[in-house]
Amino acid sequence: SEVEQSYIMIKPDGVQRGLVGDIISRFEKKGFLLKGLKLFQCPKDLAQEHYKDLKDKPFFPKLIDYITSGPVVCMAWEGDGVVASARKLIGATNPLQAEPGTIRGDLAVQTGRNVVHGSDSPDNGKREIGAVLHRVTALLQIFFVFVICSD
Ligand code: DAT
Ligand code: MG
Repeated sequence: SEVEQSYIMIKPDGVQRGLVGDIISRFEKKGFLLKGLKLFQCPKDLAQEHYKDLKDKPFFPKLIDYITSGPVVCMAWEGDGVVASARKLIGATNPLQAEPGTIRGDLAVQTGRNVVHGSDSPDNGKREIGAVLHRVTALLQIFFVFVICSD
């Protein structure tokens, strides 16, 4: 059977505040396996696709503006039970309700600036990782066409 993977994304505020090392370190120390990592400027349509379940929420436009406001760190982490365990390491959506010792509990105060995303199911983990990989590959293809055509 396939090994479980979670899509973990450090949001623009986490990158800007210099929290990338701290966040990655928590997953490394826990013992999960880092299978992929990419610094990525998320295009608007991919952000909308990523958060499509929330598209009717009043905060949706602000959420999309925020997630596309700067580079994010996209990662695939692997291991048995990684999806649920990563959610525990990350903590509650509202950082004021997140337990101390969790990423959001230690490093954030606002729901709209909660520094990190983690998949909520193994199926969504696969889908979210696939969406980013597909986008990065498409960009590479465009780049190579450009290189070939520019002689
Ligand atoms: P999580 O990121 O914990 O999986 P979610 O999937 O319910 O939470 O929501 C995705 C993101 O949307 C969340 O990390 C921050 C934003 N968000 C959720 N609820 C919000 C609210 N009430 N006000 C502002 N932003 C919110
Ligand atoms: Mg979610």
